[in-house]
Amino acid sequence: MSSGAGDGVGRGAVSRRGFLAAVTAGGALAALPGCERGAARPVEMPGGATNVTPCPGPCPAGVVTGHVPILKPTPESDFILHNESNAEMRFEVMARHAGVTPNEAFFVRSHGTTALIDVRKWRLVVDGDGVERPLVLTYDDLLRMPSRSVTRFLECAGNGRAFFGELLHHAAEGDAWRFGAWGIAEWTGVPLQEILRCAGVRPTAAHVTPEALDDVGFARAMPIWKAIEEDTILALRMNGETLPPDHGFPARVVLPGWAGVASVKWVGRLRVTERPVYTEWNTEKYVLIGPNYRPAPPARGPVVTEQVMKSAVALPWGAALRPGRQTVSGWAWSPAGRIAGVDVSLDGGKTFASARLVGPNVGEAGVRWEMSFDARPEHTSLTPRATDEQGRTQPPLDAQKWNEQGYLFAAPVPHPIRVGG
Ligand SMILES: Nc1nc2c(c(=O)[nH]1)N[C@H]1C(S)=C(S)[C@@H](COP(=O)(O)O)O[C@H]1N2
Ligand SMILES: [Mo]
Repeated sequence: MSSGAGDGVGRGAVSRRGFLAAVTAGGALAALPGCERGAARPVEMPGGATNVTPCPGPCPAGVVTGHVPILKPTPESDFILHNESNAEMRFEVMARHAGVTPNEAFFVRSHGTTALIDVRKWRLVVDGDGVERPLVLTYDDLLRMPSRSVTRFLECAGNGRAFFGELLHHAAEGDAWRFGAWGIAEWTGVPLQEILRCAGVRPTAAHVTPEALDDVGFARAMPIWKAIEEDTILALRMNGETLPPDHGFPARVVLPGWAGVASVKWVGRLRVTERPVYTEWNTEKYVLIGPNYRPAPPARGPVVTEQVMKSAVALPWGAALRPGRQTVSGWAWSPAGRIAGVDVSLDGGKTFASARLVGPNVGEAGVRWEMSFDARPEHTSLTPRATDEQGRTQPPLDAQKWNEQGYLFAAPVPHPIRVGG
């Protein structure tokens, strides 16, 4: 998987032909394993509409009951509030956690505001010229479908954007996130491939576009090969709880390894099409623009898909440490599998020593690392650098390409510390 121009549709559509043949087999839904549970069945559109369009529209009024700023508490101890709809997790929160990021501390990044949805009236529409049987599913239908839990990171493509300015001295446009537009959660829901199978994907289907019910009409296409990967799911639960409103209740897609922008919240429709679907979110925003990139019309640059590997220190920015023996911790994650090792530099990146990996190490989620050292006043930063099981290592700063909107910062970052008496 690479994040180049376009989204690899051709390759995926061909290589997954076998799967597509299986999911496209015609005939009664009951003949399809997983669809016979009385779960997914074609439903008349409310009001008898035959032209299925997303809510709000022909869907019952009152599906969306409001649009509000972040609903959950965002205490200063856990968050840096960039604005009313964008809250960065303070990375030191992760020093207290071994597995996932608790929902209360999970970052929120919304281009509009949080949509409040009446789940009794909510429907998921699955349609487009790529399916044989358009579906309208209720929340209960989805609860009865095959379910799967995956622990994966979710990270904004702009996570680390602040470092374009702070380290490359070439600031990028947008909220200056450091490392906290990231979190790990256990997502539970229906694999997208199950939903698509029930709708009968045509062999010519190449794109799946989840459309949101939020106030910006958020929508972002993915290639069919990504949609049918086993761990791509329509999540209904997050860390064992019903999906919180700020994170997309009642349903959001989760695309492991990909930039958070692909994981559309408050989904009301899955549009399956033969032709690519262009929205602001894959033509203007979340595309790479800059001297190293060429426009990819109608997109202003290559579309951001896969994230980049990172490592971060779970200490306050500019933390004060006592001299003497110290154990510090942090996290590392890769979109391409498990982390194989983390090295940490105490001299700004000249020399590195290995850190210990502790606790669960889950591919496309991340792992905690710890390092003990004798803190001395000349130590002014901690610089972690991760390597994943593919043998890839975070690239040095001089290899970091700049882009206008500050996506995909990948270089190791010196985390400032102060060692005093
Ligand atoms: N409907 C909708 N989905 C969305 C967004 C949005 O603004 N609206 N923001 C996207 C972006 S850019 C990111 S990084 C993630 C953030 O997910 P979170 O708020 O659950 O952490 O959601 C994505 N899904
Ligand atoms: Mo994002």
